[in-house]
Amino acid sequence: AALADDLTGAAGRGELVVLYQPIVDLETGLATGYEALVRWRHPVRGLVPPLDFIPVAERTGLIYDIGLYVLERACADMAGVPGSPYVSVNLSPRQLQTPSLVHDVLAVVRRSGLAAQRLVLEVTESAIVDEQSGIATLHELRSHGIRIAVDDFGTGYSSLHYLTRLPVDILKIDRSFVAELDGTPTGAAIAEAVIRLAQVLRLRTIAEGIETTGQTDELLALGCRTGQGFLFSKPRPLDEILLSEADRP
Ligand code: G
Ligand code: G
Ligand code: MN
Ligand code: NA
Repeated sequence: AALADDLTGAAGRGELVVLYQPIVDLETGLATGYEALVRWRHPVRGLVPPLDFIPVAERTGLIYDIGLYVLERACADMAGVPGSPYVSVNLSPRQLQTPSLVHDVLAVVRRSGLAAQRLVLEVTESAIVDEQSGIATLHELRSHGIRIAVDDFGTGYSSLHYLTRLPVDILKIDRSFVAELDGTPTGAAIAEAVIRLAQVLRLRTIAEGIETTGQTDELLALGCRTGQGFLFSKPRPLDEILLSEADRP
């Protein structure tokens, strides 16, 4: 069967799994929040990575319900976690363009018992910029206390002037720039420019794809205090993460 046919009802059959990657304070290494990342446990194909099925879900429109399912799991999972960490959930362009989004997101958040202030929604620059209604939607979500992060920042739309008017709270520095941090001066220059820009606009920055302590040190020196990456943890089931954090001295 085609992937798209199998994807219909995958959530209802319990085949979608939500993993979490810690977002840590780079000075202490302690988690302040978690990014929710979906996986599809297909009965025959095995574990299907999001890059193989999110584009299909986006094309067919299935992404709307899948996205709400991931949000529901993420909010319910995080509601009971001690220390009140936030959870960061990816939102696809198609979701942002659907008029019922705000209503449906708020209903899911209320049902879960998670405070709206503990939810971050990640959108890409192009998803915001391509569709005028996207901006209004983000304003409305923020008016309810939900924070907005720009995912993969620096890889998309490039008008910095435009950015200054976007209703966002956090810039996520794309991992391609972090990867160049302990290599070329150019890579460091881009990361530094994003961090300076965020400071001026009073936005938080989160560095993605941190794999070395050298990158961590460089980010701290540049003024970025928060990040995620394989150096700290790959995406894992929440119960596994909480057990290993409980083991910490
Ligand atoms: O977890 P991984 O690195 O394989 O994720 C690959 C891509 O899939 C990333 O760009 C990530 O943003 C996207 N992705 C993961 N989970 C979700 C989700 O729940 N919704 C959407 N829209 N994208 C997701
Ligand atoms: O586009 P988005 O930022 O949502 O994508 C997150 C993706 O990045 C996930 O697929 C996740 O598995 C992956 N990822 C997380 N940490 C690292 C890392 O340290 N290195 C690399 N190469 N990928 C990472
Ligand atoms: Mn993301
Ligand atoms: Na990203």
